[in-house]
Amino acid sequence: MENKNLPINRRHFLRLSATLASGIVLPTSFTACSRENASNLVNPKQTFVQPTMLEAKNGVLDITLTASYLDTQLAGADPSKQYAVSLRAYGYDTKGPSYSGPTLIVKGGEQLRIKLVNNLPVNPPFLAFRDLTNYMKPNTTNLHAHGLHVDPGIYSDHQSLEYGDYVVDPNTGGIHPAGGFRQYVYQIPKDHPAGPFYYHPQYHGSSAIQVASLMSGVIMVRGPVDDLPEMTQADELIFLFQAPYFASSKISNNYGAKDGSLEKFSQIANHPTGYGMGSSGQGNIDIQPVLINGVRQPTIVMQSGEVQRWRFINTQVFNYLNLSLDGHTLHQYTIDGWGSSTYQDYPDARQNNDKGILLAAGNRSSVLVKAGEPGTYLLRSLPAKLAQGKQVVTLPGDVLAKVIVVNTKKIMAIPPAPLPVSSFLSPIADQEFASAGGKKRSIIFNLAGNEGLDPSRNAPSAIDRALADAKAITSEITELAKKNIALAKEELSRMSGKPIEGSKYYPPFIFPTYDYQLQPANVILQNVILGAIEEWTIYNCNSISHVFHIHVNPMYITKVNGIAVDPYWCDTVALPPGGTQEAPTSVTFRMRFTDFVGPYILHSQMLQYSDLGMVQRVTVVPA
Ligand SMILES: [Cu+2]
Repeated sequence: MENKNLPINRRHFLRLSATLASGIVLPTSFTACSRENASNLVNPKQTFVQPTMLEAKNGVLDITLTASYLDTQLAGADPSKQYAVSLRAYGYDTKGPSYSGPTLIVKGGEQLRIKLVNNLPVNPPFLAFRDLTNYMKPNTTNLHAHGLHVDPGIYSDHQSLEYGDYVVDPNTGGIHPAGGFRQYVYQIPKDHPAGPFYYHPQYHGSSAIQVASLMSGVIMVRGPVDDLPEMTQADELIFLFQAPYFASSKISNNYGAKDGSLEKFSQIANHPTGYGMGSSGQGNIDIQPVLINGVRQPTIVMQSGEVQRWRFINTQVFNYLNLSLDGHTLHQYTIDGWGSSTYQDYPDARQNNDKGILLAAGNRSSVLVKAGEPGTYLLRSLPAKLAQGKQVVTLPGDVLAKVIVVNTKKIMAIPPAPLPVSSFLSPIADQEFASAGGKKRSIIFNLAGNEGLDPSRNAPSAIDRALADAKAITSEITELAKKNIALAKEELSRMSGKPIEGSKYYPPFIFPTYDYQLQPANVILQNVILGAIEEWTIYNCNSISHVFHIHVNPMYITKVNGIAVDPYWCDTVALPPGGTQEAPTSVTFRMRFTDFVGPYILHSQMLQYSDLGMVQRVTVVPA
């Protein structure tokens, strides 16, 4: 079936967000899902599965994680249809690869040791590989502990190197395929907040292709909140939401990738909504529904009155989820891995303007749910706005899981607020910010050549504003920062196609019709002094709701579009959609750079964008 609404050239979505307005085909079976009669269900069977949980012993959790191909079957949009796939995945210790890596459980003060062995085959020869990009080594990898507040450095134990949350590998670096390995060590601070985090590859240029395979797993940090009796009694279910991409012979253009494989950047780049379910003939991968721990629409069986704690991790590389459970309230107590003392309640969002728990790529959430009357209820992702303004994209709704509540009565309670929260998460009030110097900086998320730039426009743009901010910062700090602004100007001039005084002019970059050119990860640098407390504003110049993520230190969100909000902590944040160069949307937050020096990154968690260059290096330097 040909979708007539598709714009002329779907391949170029990273350049033309007009493509983001492309029509989305929703299989009719999805819209037909409704509550079933529980009396029809005799002895319902739980089909929800979750990754093995490995817990630290004597203060240490020490595992070997292996990366290799997994040959298996995955469901399509229709859970009864299975497709043979060959995708990159994690195994551990003596266990072969699976749908996700194991769940690694640690407490504050403990040490997590992961020896990552890369058993993927050698990278394809450069010329034979159609994505002619310097930074594209699909089988070179590394490891990132998403959200964890840990040291990003490299240490030596005098025999060999050990790595913290180090991801700034050069193009010649990373963990080489066919047997390369690296020892990662994450020393969890004593006061580390309790919540869900996750590990995934972050080798620049390859992160999207690897994470859009099956390479991710959970790191669960436990703390006092987990010791509450009501919590220990509640079963813990871990939901790794995955949407693996893979080629299918049913479509006209696989970009040369074999059936069931993901080998070309074009496969993930030319898939604007990431929601290619159902229809073939779109010049696209067509089977890419959301799975939970490798299973499409699993069944969860609960007893009436039972309380469970659910951990949601959106490991998708592009799409949002908008979570809601029919007829039930989700009581949220962590945003990402960062706890709060009170619950944010999300009742059935179909009755509340579709306001479910919105998880951008990389976002997590912990909720408690208390099963109500016997019956069948659907865990849904309700429609979510991915882009608005010049381009409009609404992700369609989907059914993610089925919850069957049976009649056995169980009396369980939700722990009363206030819940215990680490002092690490104390608010960054105006006074603390001011006493640390009150330094501000701005960062722009913009797709180059994306929205028909008008070189004659003279309204002050986000770029001018950011440049002004950058100048103010430069005057304060070092020679290095001065060099950075020259780089920043070049970058801005390249992205705007507009010459900027004192910088080299780059004409607007012409994307080749097939391949993508990736930009190095260190074109723009942000240098921060250890101990600083800063306020950053991230501008979004595009229609699409970009996803901002920063490593190592979490953000204390204070404003959205310049307007104060109820502040909260997170490490991954959706930038409001509907931005333009003249009137960008924005998110403002404060950060403490108290604990660690070293280089790490900020980037788009829409990992295709990150691989193409929507990434900057942050370096915390000693005072
Ligand atoms: Cu991260």
